[in-house]
Amino acid sequence: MTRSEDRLTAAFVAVALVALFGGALTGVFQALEHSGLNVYPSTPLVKSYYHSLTLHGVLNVLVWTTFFICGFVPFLVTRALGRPLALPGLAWLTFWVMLGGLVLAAIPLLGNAATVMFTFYPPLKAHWAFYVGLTLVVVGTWLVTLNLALTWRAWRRQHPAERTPLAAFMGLVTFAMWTIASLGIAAEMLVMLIPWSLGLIGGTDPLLARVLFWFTGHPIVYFWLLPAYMSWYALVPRQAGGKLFSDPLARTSFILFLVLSTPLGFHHQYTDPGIHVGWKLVHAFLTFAVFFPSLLTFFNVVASLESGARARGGRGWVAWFARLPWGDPSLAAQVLAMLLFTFGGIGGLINASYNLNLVVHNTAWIVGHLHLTVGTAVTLTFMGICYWLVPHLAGRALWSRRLALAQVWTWFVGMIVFSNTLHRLGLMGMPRRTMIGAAAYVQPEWKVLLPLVGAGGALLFLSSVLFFLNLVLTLVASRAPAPAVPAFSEALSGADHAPAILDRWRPWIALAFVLIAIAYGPTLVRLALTTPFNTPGLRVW
Ligand code: HAS
Ligand code: CU
Repeated sequence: MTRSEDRLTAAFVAVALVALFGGALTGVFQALEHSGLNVYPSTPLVKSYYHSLTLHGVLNVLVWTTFFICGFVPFLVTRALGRPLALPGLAWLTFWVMLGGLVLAAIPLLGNAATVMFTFYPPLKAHWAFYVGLTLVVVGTWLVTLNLALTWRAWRRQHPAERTPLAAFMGLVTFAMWTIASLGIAAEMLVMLIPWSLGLIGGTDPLLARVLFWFTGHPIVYFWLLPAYMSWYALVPRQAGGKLFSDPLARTSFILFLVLSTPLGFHHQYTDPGIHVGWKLVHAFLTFAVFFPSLLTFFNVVASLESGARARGGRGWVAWFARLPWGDPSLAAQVLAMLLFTFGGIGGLINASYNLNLVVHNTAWIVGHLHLTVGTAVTLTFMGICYWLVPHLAGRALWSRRLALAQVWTWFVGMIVFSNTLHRLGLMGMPRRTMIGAAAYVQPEWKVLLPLVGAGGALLFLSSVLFFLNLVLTLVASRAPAPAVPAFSEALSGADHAPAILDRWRPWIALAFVLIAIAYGPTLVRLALTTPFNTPGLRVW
C-alpha cells in the first residue's frame, strides 16, 4: 500500500470524525432538552431543537457514516487485493466532489435554511444548495464503486482462477448494493427536489417523494452496516485470537444483502396512504427475508469469537466469552457493539411486523432502535476500527489504551440507559422528533423516565469526548510508533469451499433488479403516471 492511498483514507476519515463531533454535540443538546434543560436559547449557532435535530441526523447518519465508509472500504479492498486503486486520480477527484458537496449542503444546514431532518420529506422545503450538495456526495459514492470495480477487474485479469479475497468481495458487494439502492434518492433529487427548490417546477408530491426516499433509505442502513460486518468477519476473528468459522457462509450472507436489501422500503411507510396494502405486505415478508443474512452473521461471528476465546483457554458453554481479549479496545468496542446490535435486531423485527409497527411508528421507540443499530453496531464498531486505523494513518501508537477502554464501556453503558429509556417511552406513546419540553401533553409516567434520556445522552457525550481526546493526543502527543494493522483472519472453512457462483456478479445483480421491479414496479409506475406535482412547499421553522 502506497502512502498516497493512506492519505486518501486519512482525508475521508478526518471529515467523518469532524462530522461525528458535530453530531455528538447536537445530540447531547437534544437529550438534555428531553430531560428538561432547554439549552437552545444559549447556543447561538444552533437555533432550535429542530435545527439541532437536523444537524445531528445529517452529520451522524449521512456524513460520518458515508465518509468513513468511503475511506475504510477502499483501504481494506486494496489491501486484500494487494494492489492500489485502479485510478488514483479519480479517487482524489471523488474526495473533492464529496467534500465540495458537503460544504455546499452545510451552508444552508448551518444557516437554518435546511431544517428538514435527515429524511428531508417534502413539503418541507430546504434551500436548493442542501439538495444539490447531498446529491454530489451520492455521485461521489458512485465514483468509489467505479474505482473499486476497475481495481477488481485488473486483479481478476491477473488471477483468473482464484476466489476474490473475502474482504475485497465484501467491499465490492457493499458498494454494488449501495449503487443500486441509491437510484431512488437520485431520482427523488433530480426529478423532484432540485427542480422544485430551484423554482423550475411549482410543486411537489409528498407520497412519491417518500417512496423514492425509502427506496434508498432502507438499504442505506445496510450500506452503513456492511462495512462493520466486513470488520467483524475479516479482522475481528484474528483480533480475538481465533479464526473465521466459515468464509462461504460469510459470502452467502453478503450476496443475500446484495439481492434483498432494497425491495422492502415500504416497511417505513406502513401508515402512508396511497400504497396498496398488498404491496406493503410483500415488503414486510421481504424484510423478514433480509433478517436472515444477519442471523447467519450472528452465528458465524459468535462461532469465530468462540474459536478465539477457546484458543485462549476459554471453557464452558458461555463462560468462554470472558476469555476474549477484553483489554484490546478495538476488539472490546466491536464485541460490545455486537451485543447491543442483538437487541437492535430484535427491535427491527418488531418494527417490521405489520401490526406491531402501528404501536411503535413515529414514537421514541424508533429512536431507541436506530441508536442501537447505526448509533452502536455501526458507530461503536467504527470507533473500534479507529483505534487501529488512526494510529496507522498517523504513524503513532494510540495515546492510551486504558482511556480507550473507558470510552468503549462508557458508550455501552450510556447507550443501554439511553436506548432502553427511549424504547420504553415509545411504548408509552411518546412521539419522536418532538421538542418534548414544549409539548402540552407530556404524561406523568413519561416524566419519571425523561431524566434518564438526559443521563444516557450525557454519558454518550462523555464517551465521545474521551474518544476525540484520545485521537487528538495520538496525533500531537504520542511518540511510540504505530503497531501493525490487524491482519486478515484465516478461516476454518475457507474460500475454496465456497461455490464458484458466489464469485459471479451478473446473476446476483440481475436478481436484485428483478426483485426490485416486482416489489416497486407497479406502485412506482402508478404513482409516476398519476401524481401531479402540485403541493406547495412549507417552511415551518
Ligand atoms: Fe432499522 C427504522 C427494521 C436493522 C437503522 N432503522 C430504522 C431507522 C433507522 C434504522 C435509522 O421494519 C429510522 C428511520 C427513520 O428515521 O424513520 N431494521 C429493521 C430490521 C433490521 C433493521 C428488520 N436498522 C437496522 C440497521 C440499521 C437500522 C442495521 C442501521 C445501521 N428499522 C426497521 C423498520 C423501521 C426501521 C421496520 C421503520 C420503523 C418505523 O415505523 O418508522 C434488521 O436488519 C436487523 C437484523 C439484525 C439482527 C441482529 C444480528 C446480530 C449480530 C451480532 C452478533 C452478536 C455477537 C455478540 C457476536 C438479526 C450480527 C455475542 C452475543 C451473544 C448473545 C453471545
Ligand atoms: Cu428499514
